[in-house]
Amino acid sequence: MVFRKFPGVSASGMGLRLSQKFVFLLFLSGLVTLCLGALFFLPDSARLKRIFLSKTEAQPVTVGSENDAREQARKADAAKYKRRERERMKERVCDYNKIIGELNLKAHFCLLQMMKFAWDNYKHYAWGKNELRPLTRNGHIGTMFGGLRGASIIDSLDTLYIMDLLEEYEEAKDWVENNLDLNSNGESSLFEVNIRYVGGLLSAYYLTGNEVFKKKVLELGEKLLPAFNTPTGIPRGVINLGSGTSWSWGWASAGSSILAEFGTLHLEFVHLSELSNNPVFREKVMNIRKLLNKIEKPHGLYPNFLSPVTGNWVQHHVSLGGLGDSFYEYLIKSYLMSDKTDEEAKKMYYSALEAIEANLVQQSPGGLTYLAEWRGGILDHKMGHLACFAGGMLGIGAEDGAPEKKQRYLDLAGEITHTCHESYTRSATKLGPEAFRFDAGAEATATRLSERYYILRPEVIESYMYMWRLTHDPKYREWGWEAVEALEKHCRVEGGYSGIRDVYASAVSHDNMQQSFFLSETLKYLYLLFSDDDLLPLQDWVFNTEAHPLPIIHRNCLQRQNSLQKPDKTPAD
Ligand code: DMJ
Repeated sequence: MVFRKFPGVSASGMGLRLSQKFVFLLFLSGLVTLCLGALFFLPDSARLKRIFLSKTEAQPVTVGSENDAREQARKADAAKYKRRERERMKERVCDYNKIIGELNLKAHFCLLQMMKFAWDNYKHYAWGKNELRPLTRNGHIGTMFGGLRGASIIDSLDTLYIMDLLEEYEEAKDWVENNLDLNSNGESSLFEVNIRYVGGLLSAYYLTGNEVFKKKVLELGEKLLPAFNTPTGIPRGVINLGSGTSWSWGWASAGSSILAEFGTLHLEFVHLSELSNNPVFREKVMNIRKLLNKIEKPHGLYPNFLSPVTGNWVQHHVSLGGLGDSFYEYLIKSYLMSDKTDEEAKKMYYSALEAIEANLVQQSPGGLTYLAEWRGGILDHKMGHLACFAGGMLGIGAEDGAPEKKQRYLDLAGEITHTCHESYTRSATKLGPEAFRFDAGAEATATRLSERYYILRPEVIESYMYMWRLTHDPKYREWGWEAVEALEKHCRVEGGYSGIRDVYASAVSHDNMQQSFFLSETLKYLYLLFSDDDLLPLQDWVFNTEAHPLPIIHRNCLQRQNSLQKPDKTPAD
């Protein structure tokens, strides 16, 4: 080995100097690494990270527990979304004032986070079960869907898709493709399976065009048909999807069927016929319609219980809350979904509305408009949370009312929505009770302990969304934002979102249930409330009662449908 000679330095001496230099350099590079590392971990290192990792966002690093990694990924997703939203905001011509504009952006971002949080927790602790129990962090199967599973997955498909949470949507779609088993035994509610599973799969198909949803929904539709095998064709409430046997709910008087159940099939069944080219689905619901149209109605009202054997009313309880609610909703929506050609549905809706106005619409001493319940001519001055959907229903139906009634219906829609908002503002949590009353001095407050709970229901927010679309009055967004804050404050727990037992107690007690309709309805309606009107425009879509969008069947149906259907998006889009 030849070393360059330096004066006065022996070969061995040079070797020594070199190794000293090497140690010194090693020490120096260590020092530099330490300094840089320290800069990165100093509390205010974000700015430096931006300088060093500019343009390409700081990558999520998978260190520590799986939770840390998920949290990192969530933050990265959120940042990506926020950037994209900011870009969109720049392009958008704002038609609302600056504050609402900012609120819109903040709310949108927040809702995406809420959906992701609800979904991630469901996925983590309850995957494949029907619902998440967020306190005990496990899954819930329940009794409503018989042997069917994955209610939260089916209910979330369209919400994930419209929120552009595409990786999550893909997970949901894969589950449907590989795990949704329709050959199940057990007691299923015809109504619940229809609004959640049939509605969820239909809207997923219409939004994405993915054939797997079409195949599954047609298979499921066939399995529901035996429920209609009764002397009148009015279906019974419960069906075993495996055996096809069906029966009435044990709690329904005299083996009756429930108005809100057999009256809430029309939209989905018409679409099943459209998709399959098999008229049988439409025939089943048209038969229900025919009977209801023909039967005598007390004061023009539709009672909640009807015998599937005789076709007569079983008792005279009328309500726009539970047991009756979505029947009225489906009348006006059938008309709208038919591109305003279904004149029979229109007539039935507006005559029912006349009867409701004459018999159920009331004014409280404090000036609040509400919808009372009717028991054989006697009024119960109570309004259920469920009945709060009526603000939205009256709103979307106003336009096609008789010319002299249009404004009246829109006003009534606003008044009912206002009353429902009042029921929220009068509680400690700013969330509304299951039912509120207007008697014994009560004004939109629950008077019974058993009616004080809130289970993440959507109806009040649903009405805010419709009223916003119809009037663009900023108060509806402000009220929606109040609901977001209340949900975050009182219903968010470490393992997801939970209902609460008493909206009037400031120290809340959670019910340990994240209902699937929270993902399908509550969060979707909030998201739409803060979106532009061209996201699922009301001229093109109707929402089923579980908030699953179904396309309006335009006269030139095929052409229209093709223009609505976007190709299945992928996470990379
Ligand atoms: C949902 O399943 C539907 O909105 C139904 O019409 C009523 N109940 C729940 C939400 O509260």
